[in-house]
Amino acid sequence: MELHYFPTSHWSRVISLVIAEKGLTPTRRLVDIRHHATFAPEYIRLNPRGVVPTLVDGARVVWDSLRIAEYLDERAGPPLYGPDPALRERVRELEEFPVMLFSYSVWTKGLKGERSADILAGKITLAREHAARYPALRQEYERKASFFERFRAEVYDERVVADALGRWGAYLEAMGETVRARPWLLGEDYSLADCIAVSTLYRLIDLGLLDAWSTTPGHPLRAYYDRLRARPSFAAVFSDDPLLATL
Ligand SMILES: N[C@@H](CCC(=O)N[C@@H](CS)C(=O)NCC(=O)O)C(=O)O
Repeated sequence: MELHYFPTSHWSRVISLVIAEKGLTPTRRLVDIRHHATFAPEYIRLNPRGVVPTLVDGARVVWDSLRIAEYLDERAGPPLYGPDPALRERVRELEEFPVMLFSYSVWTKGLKGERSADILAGKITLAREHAARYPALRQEYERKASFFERFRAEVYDERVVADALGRWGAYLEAMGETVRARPWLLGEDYSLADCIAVSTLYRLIDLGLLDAWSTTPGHPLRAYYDRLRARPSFAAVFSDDPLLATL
């Protein structure tokens, strides 16, 4: 089994957490987002959306993190993404959490690396160039260019970002109440929802957003995050992922 991913990308981390929780040891293949590796024609042929992660298992290629989680659930325990409607609903909500919007709204200000300011413009230009250069993949590249054009407009619209921060800040507060009286989002069983939540919370802390809870001892969300951090999967993904050392 091969996992094609970038170790600090949000959805890659989600699937890396699933893999660590299941004790799987796939071969790790770096898709270097920093150098636009998701735009390479050979990668688009593997994953037509040109995003990470992608799982390759023999002749099977699985993309989209939720489908990867389902695929892994069928092969190795413990189950993390069962049919429980409450779990499905929570995962759907967390999938909508605009992690990318919040990330780029900070990165484009140049606060996290010197290439950040024009990073989205570069992706749009590259997608358009590749659409012309690789006619067989034109549709895929056009889709990527259109996606990043829409997304870039949102990232630079302070009102969109502020509205999202308000709405999703409130969502996190409510999530804190959910985990006040139980260990994990769905109750006693750790699930895919917790994998998505920990990667989301980690990113928000890294971005310096929503400090209110992350620095408040005893806040229910802080306590939940501390429980997530205590699981071996946290270190496996956020500090000990072998590809981190190659960046
Ligand atoms: N729905 C997709 C989302 C994956 C996604 O958006 N991945 C981002 C990184 S977290 C990516 O690969 N972006 C590619 C790029 O920026 O070119 C999934 O669940 O796998």
